[in-house]
Amino acid sequence: MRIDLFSIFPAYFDALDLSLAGKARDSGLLDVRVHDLRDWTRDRHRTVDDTPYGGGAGMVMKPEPWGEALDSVDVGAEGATLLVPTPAGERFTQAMARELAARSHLVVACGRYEGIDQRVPEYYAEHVAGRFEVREVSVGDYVLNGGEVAALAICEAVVRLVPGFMGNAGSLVEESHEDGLLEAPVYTKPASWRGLDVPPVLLSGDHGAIARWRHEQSVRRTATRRPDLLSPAVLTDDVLLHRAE
Ligand code: 6GU
Repeated sequence: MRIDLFSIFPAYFDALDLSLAGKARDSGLLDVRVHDLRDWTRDRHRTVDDTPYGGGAGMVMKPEPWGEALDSVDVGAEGATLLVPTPAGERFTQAMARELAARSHLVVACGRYEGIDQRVPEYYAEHVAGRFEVREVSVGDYVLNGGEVAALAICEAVVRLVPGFMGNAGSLVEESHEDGLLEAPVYTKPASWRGLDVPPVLLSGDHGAIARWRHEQSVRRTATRRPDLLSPAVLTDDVLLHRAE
């Protein structure tokens, strides 16, 4: 997989060398290229922003440097997916991460300030047909100062799903969000620590009982922390029925 990241703060992406992605880059599975958006400015001050039409607080990223930067990406015949991190985007989820992990080329345009002139995503979505699939994505309901931290989260979530990347495929399916539920609590040695004992079922060797316990813990935890994730069917079957037992 190739990933091109565009930002006015390319140093944010030094962190990719440390995370899981560092290993995939070394192995040749991942080709990450980080670009400074200011390299595509033409004025002495390397200007990337201007005041918003219609008024309002803050600055907006000018379209011209973005156009020149994105035009410079060789997307080949296959095309690429252009990700634009923005708090106004569709929600980035594990399902989207799985979808993106199947792509061969991602391009991420990280905006700062109040965002990028809307004609940039519009142009690449509608006026250069076939070159880019454009997705404006948000990583959650809170506001960051720019797209860089969101892009790091998106890259890490996607790259670990690329076939051949993770050593242990089993650990991928047992995780929070992969089955729509939060993961059950986990424990390791010692069996007793500061008077707190590991739940005895985990020491029982009864794999069926352990699987049932973990599923029940997942459902309970999800009902408590993320009730929005539970369908009425799961709530009825697992929580209401088992709690009545
Ligand atoms: Cl993708 N960008 C910014 N600036 N803030 C966010 C976000 C993205 N997702 C949630 N908040």
